[in-house]
Amino acid sequence: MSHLKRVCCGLAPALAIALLGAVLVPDAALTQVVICEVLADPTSDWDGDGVVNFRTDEWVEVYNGGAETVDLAAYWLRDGTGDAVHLNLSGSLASGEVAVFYGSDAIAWQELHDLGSSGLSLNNSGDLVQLLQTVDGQDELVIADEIVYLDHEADDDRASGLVLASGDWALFDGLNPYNGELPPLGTGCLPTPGVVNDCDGQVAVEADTWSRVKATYRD
Ligand SMILES: [Ca+2]
Ligand SMILES: [Ca+2]
Ligand SMILES: [Ca+2]
Repeated sequence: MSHLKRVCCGLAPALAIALLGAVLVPDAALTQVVICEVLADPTSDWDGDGVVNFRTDEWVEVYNGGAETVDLAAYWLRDGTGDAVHLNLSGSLASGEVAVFYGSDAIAWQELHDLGSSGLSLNNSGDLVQLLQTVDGQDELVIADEIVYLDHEADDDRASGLVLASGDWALFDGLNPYNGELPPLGTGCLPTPGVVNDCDGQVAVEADTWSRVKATYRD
């Protein structure tokens, strides 16, 4: 693959100098960190600050599928609207582990760099989410991973994510069941921010199952 995309807009001058340039689609060796779960339309206090907010409680989770611990400072998130990056990730991520980043993390980073306060900007009607990566010796950002989620995946407190056992993208609709027929179908699985995804299958949630999920959630 060789198509190029530009990262050009919305960056502070110092960042723009560092990041301007073509975005190259990576080879497989660069793709060890992937987007593994996204919640675009929060109606709960996911970031735990005591407030439910449509912007700060959005989240994106990433997974390190490689063998080595990774410095997440080399990774960036953006959505499909415009070219601005929304967050430079931070921390280290061990093999097989996940890390979750909230809209509030993105806003804190943006305000620190005078980049506004848009947060992760995950559209509730569907969106593209890209994980970009800086590469030593290049002033270019590489697309490490990208996912597209649909309108029905971005309804109240529904997440969708990668089921590691199958490699499939699944809907985690345990808090807000989806009974439609668009893939990914409902599973009844709960969103798992900061926890490795564990959802057995893409089966439509049954009414009695949903009752048990609600009862569990309320305990
Ligand atoms: Ca949203
Ligand atoms: Ca919150
Ligand atoms: Ca998860």
